Amino acid sequence: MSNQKHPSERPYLKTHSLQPENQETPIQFIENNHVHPKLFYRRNHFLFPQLSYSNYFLTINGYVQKPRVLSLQEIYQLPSKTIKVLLECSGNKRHFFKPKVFGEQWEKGAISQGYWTGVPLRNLLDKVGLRNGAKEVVIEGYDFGERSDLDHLYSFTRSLPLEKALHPDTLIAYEYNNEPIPFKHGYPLRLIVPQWYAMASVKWIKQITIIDKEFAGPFQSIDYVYYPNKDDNEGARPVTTINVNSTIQKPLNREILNTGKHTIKGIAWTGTGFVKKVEISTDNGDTWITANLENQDTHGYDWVNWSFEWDVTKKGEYTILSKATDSANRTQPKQPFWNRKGYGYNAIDTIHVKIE
Ligand SMILES: Nc1nc2c(c(=O)[nH]1)N[C@H]1C(S)=C(S)[C@@H](COP(=O)(O)O)O[C@H]1N2
Ligand SMILES: [Mo]
Repeated sequence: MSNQKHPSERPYLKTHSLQPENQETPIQFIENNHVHPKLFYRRNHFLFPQLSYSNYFLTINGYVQKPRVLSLQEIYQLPSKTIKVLLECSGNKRHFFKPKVFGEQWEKGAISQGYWTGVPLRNLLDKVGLRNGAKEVVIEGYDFGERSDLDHLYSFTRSLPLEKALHPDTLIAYEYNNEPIPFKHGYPLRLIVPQWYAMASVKWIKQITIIDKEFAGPFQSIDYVYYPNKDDNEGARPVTTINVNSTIQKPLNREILNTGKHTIKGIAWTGTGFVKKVEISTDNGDTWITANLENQDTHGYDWVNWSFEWDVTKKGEYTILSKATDSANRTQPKQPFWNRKGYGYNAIDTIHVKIE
């Protein structure tokens, strides 16, 4: 196990803020495909909630036939499933937008993945019975606080349309990598929504409410909306599905290397289907070579590892690019789709190295 190393030989999270806690994964150093909780990025809107586990119950109410209150024991006894799912913050790579945007300046590490175990949300919804006309499922988190733009206190609450809520892989999860979910990642219960950016995966679930209209809480009507223009809200649309994307892990940006053989490696992922192809360029996009995909046999909820053996004989400065294409034929653009709040960055990944 690579985790047995002395702490000084292990990477750390990269801290953006502590109250609330926002730290990113040192993604260049992640070799394991189920990230250890110590290195899993942390993204919080508020201080961590205070929960009393001795009387923790999950309430499911609203537009249903029979509201229910379930204990953790009851939930643990239901049939469960385990799936490998990546979570990517929709603000991942925000730092790279030009012109720059406001918000957490995430670089390439607001992404992590591992094995999540839980009960499909649809099985819990079956227990309460949806009423005709049910439209959305609202998931409320225990954490709450003030926002700079509104006067009330708000909890972190978001909804899913019925179709996504009823998808058999949308889970009410209680384990991560076969252990109870760590507190900072949502213990005791967290929603896991594969293929959507991670704002949908609400931590510390307090209550689930079925409604017959569209939910309009600020974490979905103000934040997590693509605003294409700087000065008005025209063309606004919600942030949902993860864009096709890739990140070069090795070499490091601005690394100095010798002539000879070097492995270029990284990860690629998508929210639609699976990653079909990753192409690498070592000449700033003049020519492209197909990289080796190491674990493509996934159903596409996690990243693929890719690599390419580069034999470089000529000294000089090189711009290395990686470009992923998915099974829906979406491919990474040269320029990202600029939007005011800086979500969904997925331009072709770029690093620069010098060969001496
Ligand atoms: N209750 C609650 N759930 C939440 C959040 C939050 O602040 N509170 N942040 C969301 C966002 S924006 C992201 S990117 C992920 C981060 O999950 P992590 O901290 O486990 O990495 O959780 C999502 N779920
Ligand atoms: Mo996020």
